[in-house]
Amino acid sequence: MTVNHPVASRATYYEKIARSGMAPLWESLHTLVPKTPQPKALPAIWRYSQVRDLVMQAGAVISAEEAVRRVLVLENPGLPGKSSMTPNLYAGLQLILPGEIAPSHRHTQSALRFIVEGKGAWTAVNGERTTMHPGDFIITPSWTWHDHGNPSIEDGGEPVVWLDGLDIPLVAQMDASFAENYPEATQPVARPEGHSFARFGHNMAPVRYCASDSTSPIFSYPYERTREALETLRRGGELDEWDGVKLRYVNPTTGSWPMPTIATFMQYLPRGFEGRTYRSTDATVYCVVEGTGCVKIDKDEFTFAPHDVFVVPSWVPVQLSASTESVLFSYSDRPVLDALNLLREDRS
Ligand code: 1HN
Repeated sequence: MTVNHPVASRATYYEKIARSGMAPLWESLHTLVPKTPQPKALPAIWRYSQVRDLVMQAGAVISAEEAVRRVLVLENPGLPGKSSMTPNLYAGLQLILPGEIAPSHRHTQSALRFIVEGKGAWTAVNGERTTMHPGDFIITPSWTWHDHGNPSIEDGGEPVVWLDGLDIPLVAQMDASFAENYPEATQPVARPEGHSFARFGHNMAPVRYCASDSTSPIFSYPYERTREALETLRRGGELDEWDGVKLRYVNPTTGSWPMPTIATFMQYLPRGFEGRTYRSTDATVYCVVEGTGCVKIDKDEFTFAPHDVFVVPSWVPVQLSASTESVLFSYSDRPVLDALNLLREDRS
């Protein structure tokens, strides 16, 4: 027998249980457990031709020293006030001018730098500096001291802009943020440039090295090498119908992701490429390195050009096409989804 409870009494009842810190699950069950992901993050693009001047103008507004990090946060329009590009990841464009230092600090958030424009600036991690060139992918592992610098104009310094990718929203969600400033502006240089790459960047490792860290011991992945790999594979002619030629960056000592929370990729699309539609539960941020084309993200369609940044939220269908030979860098929260058995891909 069905008992009909009077609807009118529900509101009163809800108010009453609210005063005891309770709420009726049956009113929110569908929203709490949707049948498919319902991302609040929206597809969006930041065209470099439109934001470059604004980034450069930041150089006249504040120094790197005063700002600590002179960054324009790229905030997803669907996540206002959250300083987030996706629910788990942050993106920003950082500018460092000749002669400047961004002082040393460390935090539990992992960071990547993807060099957009300019060369010759350096970043230091674990006592080693690495020089930046466009297209280089550089890692700042969690809880490592890091400072950035740029040679003076007399020493050939030029403005350098890079895309910062961090797991800030994820770490905030976990209430696991710790940060400290280093007592000096820069950490001491303890090793010559190229030391880590010599130890781990040639399919070799120091003889008694045992991988124990969840972050790659290589902290700079030069574009020159990445581009060469893509070029060789392109000549081999094997194209994935969805991805073109797509490689993931690895921690060479484990074969796993370079960082525990962020996956990074580089892909090549030949001229005229029209990719098949794809979706996955990792939300991905792209940065165009070379070429022009178009990305369809659900109902949105964006043309892209070098240095543009665009975002594809979880489970939203995406299709890439290239008008000219294109190279795209991307990063996502895939390691997190993978580790939690929440990664789903749809390549139908
Ligand atoms: C940070 O430490 C850097 O070290 C860049 O360059 C962006 C955004 C939020 C928190 C820390 C950097 C950051 C950041």
